[in-house]
Amino acid sequence: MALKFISAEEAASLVKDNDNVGFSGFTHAGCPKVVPVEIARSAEEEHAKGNPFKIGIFTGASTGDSIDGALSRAHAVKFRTPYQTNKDMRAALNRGEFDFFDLHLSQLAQEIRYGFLGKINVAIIEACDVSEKGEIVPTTGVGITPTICRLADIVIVELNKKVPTKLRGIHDIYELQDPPKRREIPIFEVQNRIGLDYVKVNPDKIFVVETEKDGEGDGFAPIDEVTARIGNNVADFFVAEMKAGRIPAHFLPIQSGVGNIANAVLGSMGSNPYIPRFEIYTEVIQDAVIDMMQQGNVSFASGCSLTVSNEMLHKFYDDLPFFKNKLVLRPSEISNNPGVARRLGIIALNTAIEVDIFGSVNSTHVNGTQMMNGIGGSGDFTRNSYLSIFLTPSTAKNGAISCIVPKVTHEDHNEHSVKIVVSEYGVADLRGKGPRKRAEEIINKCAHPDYRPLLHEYLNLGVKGHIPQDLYACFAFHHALAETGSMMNTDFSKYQKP
Ligand code: 0RQ
Repeated sequence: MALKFISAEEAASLVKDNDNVGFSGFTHAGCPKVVPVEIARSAEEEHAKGNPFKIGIFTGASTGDSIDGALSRAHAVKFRTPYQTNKDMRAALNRGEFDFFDLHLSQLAQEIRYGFLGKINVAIIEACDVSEKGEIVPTTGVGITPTICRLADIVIVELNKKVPTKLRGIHDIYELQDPPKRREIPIFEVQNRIGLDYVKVNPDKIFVVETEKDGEGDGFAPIDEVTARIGNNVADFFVAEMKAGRIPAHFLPIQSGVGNIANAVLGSMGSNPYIPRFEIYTEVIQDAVIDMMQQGNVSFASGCSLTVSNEMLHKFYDDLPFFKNKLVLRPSEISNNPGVARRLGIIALNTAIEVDIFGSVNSTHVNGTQMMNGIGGSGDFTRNSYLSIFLTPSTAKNGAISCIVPKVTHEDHNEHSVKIVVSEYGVADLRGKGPRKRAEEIINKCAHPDYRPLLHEYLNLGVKGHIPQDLYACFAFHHALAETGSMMNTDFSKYQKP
């Protein structure tokens, strides 16, 4: 049967008010860029006529501006899951304009299949190739594509001519069976391939929109002194762990989170002569990994997306034969699978907003109220890794905020899962330590020296019990920030117990 080619406007008209729409991709990588903008435009037209028009948005992770930005600016969002990084969407969700469901990324596909989140009406998928047999080849991000393609009534394919069709072969598409039929995932080594290099869809429900769009990725900020020191501390820690025999000589697969710090840490690992070539089993493959593959520091990378700058993407396309047997892109329920993470013995590196002196981590909410991005994949890996490491600068906002606090204002990862904390000042090793020893370790190794006396003062307020947490004073740092603009003005004497 011949494929049905339609315009972006016609495709947008297939999406109705109140629909749940699943989008391909993971971060900006692999996301549709034309049809969502048309949906936003038609939502604005409907709103101008006084008609309602809002959709539920389901994606692998965050998206490019064409989805989260365009649709939130058009007030066309009724529900969003599982993660976002867009400033307009963040502002809208913090205003309470729509419901945001912050979920571990590995779980979304199965929660959709289980029926926990309602029906997916339409799937919109960016592809570099699509055949009359219904074989869709995704572009640079996979996310929840196999599941939404199977479950949606309509599959709109954005066929992006900017992405070479010879990308086919880089994906490993595998969807899990649901309990009680689920079997083990046969990935025993990072490079194992277990599925197809395309997504199979009933061709009757496919509509194709031809596009020609560049990626929506920004470059990375230049590495500053703090970030470079965090990177070097991590690399030195790894070398010491290898010497102590706790990381094997051939190393273990690395997961690294998003952002500049994660990118800089990988760079420091690559330039450290004592760290051998290593593999990556992660969700987001960033620019540093591509460089390190070319330099021979990374032997293989498994991820869910190629979240790189456009410049790096062109470098990658130009050298596809080199990368094709060194890189695989999988659905998020496989790239982030907790069972596989534990089996492979992953070393997880993620960034915190704040860490408390007992080792709990807030990755998501500033002051416990304002959503930043979401938990993303950090929990998938942190709880199940061989070594879970959190990175943070010691302070934020020019020192007004200490990222090491008495108690986190929102808890995403607790002290039972967090093993190592690294700031630009040093490495706190929490393994095998009780609460008081953890607190001393984090204060002395990671806190900014200006904040150490205040943190020691808190620890010595005289609370008895296993965890010396003072329930009156535990948010004194945050109160001082709200009242005076700086946590440095914390005054514990205000919190005398009755
Ligand atoms: O604000 O941009 O206004 O300057 O937070 O902080 O230091 O630039 O760090 O970009 O790596 O983001 C946790 C948000 C860190 C991210 C988080 C302010 C700071 C700055 C950003 P400005 P940095 P990053 C894989 C794994 C959860 C998901 C995850 C994240 C801004 O890493 O979303 O790990 N993680 N996924 O000034 C107030 C504090 C602050 C603070 C920093 N204590 N209070 N503001 N900031 N600390 C990815 C996926 O899952 C796809």
